[in-house]
Amino acid sequence: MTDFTRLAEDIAREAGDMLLAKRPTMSVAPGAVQTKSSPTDVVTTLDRASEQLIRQRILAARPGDRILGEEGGEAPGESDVRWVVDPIDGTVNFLYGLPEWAVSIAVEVNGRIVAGAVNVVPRGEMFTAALGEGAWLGGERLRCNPAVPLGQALVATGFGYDSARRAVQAEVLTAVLPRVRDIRRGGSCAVDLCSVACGRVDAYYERGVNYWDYAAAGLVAAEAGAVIGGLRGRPYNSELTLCAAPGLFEELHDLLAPLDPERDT
Ligand code: LIP
Repeated sequence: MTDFTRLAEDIAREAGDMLLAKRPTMSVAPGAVQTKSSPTDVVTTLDRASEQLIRQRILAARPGDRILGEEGGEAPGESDVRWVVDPIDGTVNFLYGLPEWAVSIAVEVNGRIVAGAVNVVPRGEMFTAALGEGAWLGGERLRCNPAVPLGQALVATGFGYDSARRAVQAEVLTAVLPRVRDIRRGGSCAVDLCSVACGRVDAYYERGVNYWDYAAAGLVAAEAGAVIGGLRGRPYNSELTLCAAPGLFEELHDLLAPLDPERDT
């Protein structure tokens, strides 16, 4: 494990412990929940508290590094190192007491993600990865499932917060669902990508996820042998993030591409 991976893991663990300890009282407190991009896009007091703790710990260990966080945006700095933080990915699940949410921390050096930690707090699972060195769940080295034919693939996906975008996502889903084993909608991009990495699902696709949602877990999936990319040879991005074992990736891509899943109307 690299120093970056170890530090990301330590900080993700501390943030997760804080969230578990404070969750019962704070997340249900009046005024603890606000909305962002749409009435369904929630942010809790604890999203902000988690990000604040993570920022403090990063800067204490590595003053001068840059930090991009979901809630606080970009903090400038001179360093070649940037930390990419989602203090709670799967906030709606967190709010409802469902177990699919995570603290996600990635480390970029000169724009390339080199380390990541995804703490799936309610399950007590810590996924980590280091570029070129592998991905782990706890002490266990991860390999994604070998490719299965598309018709046998269990596919995770998710939906955005914007109503018009959701209508298109539903339309795309009606074409995908009859062609695969089944669909799962867990509610956290980071957890879904880690689920590809450890073989709990065969594939994942989603339109409109943010960089902090997939930065760390994308490295976990790639280091577990999955392909992660966008449409038509593009690198994975917020327009469409697609992830599966080689072979299945191409089959799912070729099903999705003609459906034009990057549109919003
Ligand atoms: C969530 C994503 C999820 C998506 C949700 C939401 P958040 O991020 O991880 O994949 O389907 O709509 O964007 O808002 O919990 O950080």
